[in-house]
Amino acid sequence: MKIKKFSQSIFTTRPILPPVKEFNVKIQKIWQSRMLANMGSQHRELEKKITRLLKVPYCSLFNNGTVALMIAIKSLELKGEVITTPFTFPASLTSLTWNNISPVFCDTDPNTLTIDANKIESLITNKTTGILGVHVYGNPCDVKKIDKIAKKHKLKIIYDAAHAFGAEINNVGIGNFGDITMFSFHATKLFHTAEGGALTYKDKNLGQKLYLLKNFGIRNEEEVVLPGINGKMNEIQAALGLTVLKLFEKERKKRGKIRKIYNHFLNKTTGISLIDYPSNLVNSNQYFIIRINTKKFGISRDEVYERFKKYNVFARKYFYPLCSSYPFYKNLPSASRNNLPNAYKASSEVLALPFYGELTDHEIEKICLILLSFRK
Ligand code: T4K
Repeated sequence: MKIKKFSQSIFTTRPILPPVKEFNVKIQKIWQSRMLANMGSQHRELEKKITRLLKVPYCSLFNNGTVALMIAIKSLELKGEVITTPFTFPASLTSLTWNNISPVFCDTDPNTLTIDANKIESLITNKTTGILGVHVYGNPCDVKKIDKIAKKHKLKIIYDAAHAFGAEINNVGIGNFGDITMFSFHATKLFHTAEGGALTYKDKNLGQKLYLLKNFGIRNEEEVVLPGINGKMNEIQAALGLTVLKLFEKERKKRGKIRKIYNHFLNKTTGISLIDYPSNLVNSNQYFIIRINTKKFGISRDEVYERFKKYNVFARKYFYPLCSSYPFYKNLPSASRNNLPNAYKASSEVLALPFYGELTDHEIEKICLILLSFRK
């Protein structure tokens, strides 16, 4: 049977949007107050609500996740080398480079695709000051093992939880692990503020430093005490966040249902494997990822990606190419392909399928049937 292409483009993700009327009410308040930036009432309210939702002691909002990560690294005074994963979005790595830190690439775990905690220790040198792990697709890094290593070698830990908003391990918010955790609120994220981000942390003393770093280092009108930058989330972003937050849990549930439908159609398909999430995890439901084994499925991930386009389905290769292969990192000794076999394999196999609450059961079934029709 010939499957018809979708009449409209189906993207990997679509942002949830509140009713525009609801947003307008907030905007009117902002207009009345004339406070558009510099941590006004919308900002403070969102910060409070996110702290509660993420079940963390402290949270600080930022204009985007990348600046938040750059400031996290700066606040912990990391330098020299930081051990990290090549299997991530460029921002995880470039925020180190912007802090004059040399990344040391560690291979990934073959199942979770997060940094392989068993391979970290062998990469530690006298220049190492920290570990930067990424909870890829909301799958947590091995936080216990990483914590042990960091304590033993007196290293700081930063987690990039851009994909893990609302994730919990054994009912503990994922933002409680490590020294600082970064969340992204970009439009492509389940919870978003169009652009935005946050840092969560346990050490109260960090709060003032983060505040200064994101506000030009200005302590008061007469004192600038450190070389800060501008990392502040504005009132319009925060107002959008407050309205999106009301829809967050409903959207996450819808995506949970979509995940089940995908699993039902795909989990026994030769050549396709799904990401395993631990049973003690509350899933952020940020992405739905498949891995395609060319030999077993009959065609490669890249061919699947191209052929999907003919049906108006625009999947994404998150994350290809590996960060370690970028021209400005590829000559680092740790970037050698031989050191990163699992990361290279994952990067050639993964594909993010359309995953957002508005997709109907019928559309998901059709995406699966299109995919299965590619088999050889
Ligand atoms: N760390 C990690 C692990 C990350 O994944 C990211 C960001 C960061 C750090 C940095 O955080 P931020 O500084 O961004 O807060 C997207 C996002 O731009 C990026 O935020 C995200 N990760 C990454 C995984 O995905 P692209 O280049 O794939 O985005 P784009 O514009 O192609 O969008 C993907 C699809 O989403 C489009 O096909 C259509 C849909 N879309 C997109 C936008 C922007 C919409 O429907 N509406 C929209 O407004 O990077």
